[in-house]
Amino acid sequence: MDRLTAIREKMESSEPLDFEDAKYILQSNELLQIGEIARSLKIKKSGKKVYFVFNKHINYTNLCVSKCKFCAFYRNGDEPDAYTMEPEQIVQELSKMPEGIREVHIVGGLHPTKPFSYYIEMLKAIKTNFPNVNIKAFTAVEIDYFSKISGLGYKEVLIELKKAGLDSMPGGGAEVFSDRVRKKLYPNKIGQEKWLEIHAIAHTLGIPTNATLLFGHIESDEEIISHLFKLRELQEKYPGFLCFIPLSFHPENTPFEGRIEKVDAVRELKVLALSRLILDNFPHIKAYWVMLSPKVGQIGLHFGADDIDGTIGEERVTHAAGAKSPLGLAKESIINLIKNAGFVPVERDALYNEIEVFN
Ligand code: V47
Repeated sequence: MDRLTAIREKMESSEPLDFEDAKYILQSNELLQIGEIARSLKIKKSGKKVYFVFNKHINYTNLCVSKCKFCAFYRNGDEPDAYTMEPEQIVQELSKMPEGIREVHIVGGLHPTKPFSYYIEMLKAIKTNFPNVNIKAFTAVEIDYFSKISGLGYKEVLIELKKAGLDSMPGGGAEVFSDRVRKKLYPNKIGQEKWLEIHAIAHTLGIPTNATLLFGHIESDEEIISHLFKLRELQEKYPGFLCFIPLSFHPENTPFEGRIEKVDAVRELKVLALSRLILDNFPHIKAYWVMLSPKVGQIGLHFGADDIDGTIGEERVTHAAGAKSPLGLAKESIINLIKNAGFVPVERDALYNEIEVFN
């Protein structure tokens, strides 16, 4: 039996893939067969449905003390384009959105001087003005930083944020769970132990979260695979992950511009398919159109993804690093992308409750 047939049989009998299976997938050129196995698992989990959310991204500041080498978004504070949004400005920004917005996705830099109360006030202001909007905010990296600036433990920080209106957490800041890569690219940022610990605590407090992987820089295949297995293990012990999002590195405006080429679509699709197959205990896999482009994102739906994120409004992190995708997409465009790929668009809320099925 050839290796892919064996992998397919494992998938059909719900047997987990092992490290060597994963390596075979990443290094194989049998792209369509790999996609088909991942797609079969997607169909088993969510049928023909592909989810999207009417959402808006808010990046509240680009000041950041972490200064990660892969990031084109951060500023030190004295540049003309450095900015920080006050809670009232965020409320004003959200007021411009049409009716029906379900989720606000909030992440920002690690601000050098704002106190913990700034983040609490931000959540309260949004919740008071938009009680029906789910607040998906702050990565584990921010939670660790809030713990440092407030003197509170991770659990206490999360409890305070939840009381102020936090509903769920995005999956950013995971990068790749490798101490080797961390030392080189983001030495000032939390590593895998703390990232995983914070998500485990969030899950035990009833705060659902997402997870990401940043790939296409200096990581090895083995580091990608071990990242995925660590997430699978955490979900096994402390369930609460809703969705996994692989993020391909955009080198423009970073020290890697001209030295690292952005990964190609074949690699993006293989990582997407591999994620679906290894993370068989994750309900959803996202083909994040901002990173992939709407076109590759659409193809990603045939490689195991059952979610394409949302309208987004105005994304700044990837666009600072040269993303050529639009700043936002209209709901109709997202519906058409999904329909034209042969799937059924389902508008969801942040927790994957179905709002409307577009048959
Ligand atoms: O953590 C930073 C990545 C992430 C670059 O949870 C870069 O639903 C590519 O986590 N090239 C933030 N990537 C985005 C994120 C996210 C996005 C969409 C949905 C969700 C979700 C989460 O962006 C960072 C980092 O890994 N990033 N710089 C860059 N130059």
